[in-house]
Amino acid sequence: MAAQDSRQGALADADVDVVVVGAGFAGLYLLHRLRGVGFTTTVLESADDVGGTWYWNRYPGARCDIESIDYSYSFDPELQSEWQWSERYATQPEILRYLGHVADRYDLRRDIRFSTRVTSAAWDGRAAHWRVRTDRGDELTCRFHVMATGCLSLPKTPDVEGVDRFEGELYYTGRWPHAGVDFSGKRVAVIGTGSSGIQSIPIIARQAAALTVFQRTPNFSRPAHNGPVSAAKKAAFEADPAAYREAARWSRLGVPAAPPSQVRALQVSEEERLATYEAAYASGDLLAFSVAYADLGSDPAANETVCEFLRGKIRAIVRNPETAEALCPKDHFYGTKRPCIDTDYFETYNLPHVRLVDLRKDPIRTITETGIDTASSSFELDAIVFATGFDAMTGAIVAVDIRGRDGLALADKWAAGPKTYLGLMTTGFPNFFTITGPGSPSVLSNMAVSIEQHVDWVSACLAHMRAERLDVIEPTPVAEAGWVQHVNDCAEITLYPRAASWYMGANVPGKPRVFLPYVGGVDRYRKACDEVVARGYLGFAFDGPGGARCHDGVVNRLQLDVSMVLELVESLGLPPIETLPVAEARALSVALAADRPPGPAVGDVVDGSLPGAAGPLAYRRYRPAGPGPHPIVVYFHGGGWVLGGLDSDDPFCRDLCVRSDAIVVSVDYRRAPEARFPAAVDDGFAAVGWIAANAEALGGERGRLAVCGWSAGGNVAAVVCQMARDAGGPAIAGQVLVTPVTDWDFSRASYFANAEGYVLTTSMMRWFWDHYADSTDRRHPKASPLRARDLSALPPALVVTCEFDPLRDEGAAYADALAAAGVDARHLPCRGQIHTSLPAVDVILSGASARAEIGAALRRFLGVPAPTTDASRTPTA
Ligand code: N01
Repeated sequence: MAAQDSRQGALADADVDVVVVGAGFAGLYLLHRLRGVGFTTTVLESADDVGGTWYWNRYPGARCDIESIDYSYSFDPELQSEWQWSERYATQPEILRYLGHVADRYDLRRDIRFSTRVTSAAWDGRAAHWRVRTDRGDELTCRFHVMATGCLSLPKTPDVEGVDRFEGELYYTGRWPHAGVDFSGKRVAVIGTGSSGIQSIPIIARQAAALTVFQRTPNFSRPAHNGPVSAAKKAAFEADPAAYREAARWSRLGVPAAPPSQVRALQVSEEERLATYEAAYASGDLLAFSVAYADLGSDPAANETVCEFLRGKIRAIVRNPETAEALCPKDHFYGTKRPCIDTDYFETYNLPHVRLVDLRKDPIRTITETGIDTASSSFELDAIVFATGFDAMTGAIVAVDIRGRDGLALADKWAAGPKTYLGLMTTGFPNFFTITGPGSPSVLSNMAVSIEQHVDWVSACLAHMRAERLDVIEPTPVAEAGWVQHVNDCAEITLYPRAASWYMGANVPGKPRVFLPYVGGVDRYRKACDEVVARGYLGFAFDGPGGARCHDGVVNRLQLDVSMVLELVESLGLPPIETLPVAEARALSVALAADRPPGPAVGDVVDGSLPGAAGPLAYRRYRPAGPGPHPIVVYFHGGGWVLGGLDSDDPFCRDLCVRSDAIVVSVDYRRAPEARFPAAVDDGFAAVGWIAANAEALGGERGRLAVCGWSAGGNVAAVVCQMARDAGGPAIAGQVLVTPVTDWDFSRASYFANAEGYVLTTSMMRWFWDHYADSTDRRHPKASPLRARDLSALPPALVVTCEFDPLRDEGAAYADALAAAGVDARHLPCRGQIHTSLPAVDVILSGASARAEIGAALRRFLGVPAPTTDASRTPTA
């Protein structure tokens, strides 16, 4: 930790305050900004001029695919107004001119050492500075070392056999000759059909005598519709540039846009969906599909509708059906590998001198002196172009021998995948920053916006340290572990990890498969960075003459989808339930449930009636699709004994049915205040008795019955188990209590920590109890099962609790008490979840693993074999 460094040398010993590696978009702005706040800075750049990625990627057709107005700096209104982009998507030369203009305008070159490659950097803990060495033999010391090396700057080493033997011309899109290349009259091969291949292939085809494209994986692409900047775009920007930029900073992807849709793709008619896709296709906007429907990034079936739409476009353009089919991506979901926008890409395959070789069917055997041999053919070539991509996000960073505290090598620390706090810093490497590092939105966003945000954050941090007389900063292990977990959690609920993409490190042999960027969005990420600062640099340890200080902790502890739901709920501005008359509260909860996903399909669903404790009760029976007879789960819905019914928990019951492969019978027990304590539990007990006795009539198997309930329904399930034990039956094989009410006691910590802001509030819980039971009754074990004198001999239990739930601690207490009484009880705490997470099937996707565990527990209780496939996931396309 920072505090462990015993600094002896004077800080003035360092040659400069900051060394920045890289003079691209990030390095240039960082230099400008650091100068502005008074830090001496040297930028080291391996190229002989500024530009970074735009310096190196000079291949034909290279241009940006975020509109240039958006893909430019926003920090200086004058710079914005004096530079006019000539095209919607500027070419590489124009972008390079722009960066050159920025370098000149702010006189940046005088602090940049060109043609200088950093080879190593080592932290000297005693002097509290970094010692940086270069390939020109320079050695310079600095207090802060910043890698602004870009996410896609280290080209992948060609991994094609025989490449050294080729006697013709070899080119790499990421290292294109400055003089340009004339392919006229030549037989050319392009290997690779990612963004670089897709941009360059149509242009190379215009020159070459013959072009052969060697494609391993087809990619999704669609027309960019490039041209002059549209009048509408210009007007939107020029009306209020500051507001326009602010909207970009607080957008999901770093470009001002309407908020992402809340509508699910399969919720609308096919006609409406296709109209949306046609509009997205016609827009030429790279991000148009990403925001078209809420679930395209997470639901395989929804995403497949986009895939098929785009495949249809390819089939309509490419005349040769076999070539068209080979160009149709089928091994990954749309967006899970970086999609492209193009100019005449698919049309190029209609040219007579252009040929596609599908390497999946006809792999490259070797490159020879004169061309390429595949398994079935030989291609004589004059030139080969490698458009084979980059060692993304981490490659350029670990290519430098970076040693942190105690000589720890960054390459070793990241051997199993990068670990960072906010993508900005990494534990063990004090005063070392990465701009748009792994674990930040970076490549999933408009890079210009993300770069500016990181540069501003780092500059402000350094200024803060100077003001507070702090020399050393380093993230804590707790904060870093929390962020790494959050980044992984976020990716896990998307389709991204299913593709063999460079986002996953899958394009580089031997690279660990870890999702590298942060998928939570530019807006949420910026909020997290701001929150870290506002909370006294949460998760960072500082040291220096100003004292050692650390406010340790984890930012963004809620699951991503839970945050999104909470934001949505907040935006609705609903009245607190407990301020409403009961009828209105019920109507509101029904209305809120109207548009949610329906849950999985089951074999069949039948409504019926059974005798309760004081009259008939409705029930709903869900039967699995497979052949029976099945065991039975009796389910009790949530709603604080006041709200809820058969419909409220319908998706959850379907999910339980599929996951447990059991019949689920949901019981509509009487609700308060019409029927107060103990009506609900008496009905629950009567229902279980009747269902046990009528198992066969329900299509189930006699003697194999478990109970399950959520919230107040968990209370009913727990109490029913105690009543059945005391009454000598019916036999209950197990109980699953999901965030149950187990005790009337508002003094537990979770009632304070999670009192409000997480849907179920402490005051709502009081309102529920007030409607349900008198204060004397609340102590009764039939109301507060935790208070039962004897908890032994109860059915095996799974008790599920959620971290941000007022009921968390009483659930945990019940699990502990059951275990202490000798019951086979397991407690499943759910990290980052709220009270309502688990029944929110297909809404809170991060709850799926807990739902899977619930299904597994029910199967175990009921003796149902484990499923052969994960029921929660549709197979990958
Ligand atoms: O690289 P890529 P890129 N044999 O990794 C194939 C940004 N960018 O330079 O998918 C045969 O996407 C590889 O096949 P597979 C943008 O973020 C932006 O094109 O691994 N083929 C793939 O087809 C982009 O995503 C712009 O099976 C081999 C291709 O080579 C990122 O940079 C323009 C192979 C590599 O595609 C990288 O794009 C350009 C082998 N041995 C780039 N090895 C803009 O428009 C790899 N491939 C702003």
